[in-house]
Amino acid sequence: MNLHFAVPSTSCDFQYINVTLGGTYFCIKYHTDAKPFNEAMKACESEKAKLLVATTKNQITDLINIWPNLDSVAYIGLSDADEEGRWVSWSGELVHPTWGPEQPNDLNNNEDCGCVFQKNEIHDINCNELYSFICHKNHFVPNPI
Ligand SMILES: [Ca+2]
Ligand SMILES: [Ca+2]
Repeated sequence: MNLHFAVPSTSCDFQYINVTLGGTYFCIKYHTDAKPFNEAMKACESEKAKLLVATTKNQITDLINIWPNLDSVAYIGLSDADEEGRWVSWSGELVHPTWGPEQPNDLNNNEDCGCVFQKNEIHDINCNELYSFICHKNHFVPNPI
């Protein structure tokens, strides 16, 4: 297990772990209870978190080092549901993920959600399918004494 802990002055909320993905600090939690994309979003929000927005190969590589047993599909916070081909994060910010080969392919005109696919690529996938997912929240910085 290759855990990347952040500087000691920061910590994460309960059940969230402090990691670096592609050189940036994240507090993340892996949910193995599979849900459709919208329900996954709600589950993160119920923990005052959001789906993880990962867009680079380095981030995905670091993620798999942390969780080698990640499911073959895990939702992350990317979507082109509002406008086909225009990929945005949950905050509406335009993103340019490092897609896996021939992705995004919008298979059957019905793949509008982003995922980590087979532990090494970013794919678009059907938002109604039930998959595990990864939540993200900001670091909790303790109040100065
Ligand atoms: Ca699509
Ligand atoms: Ca696809």
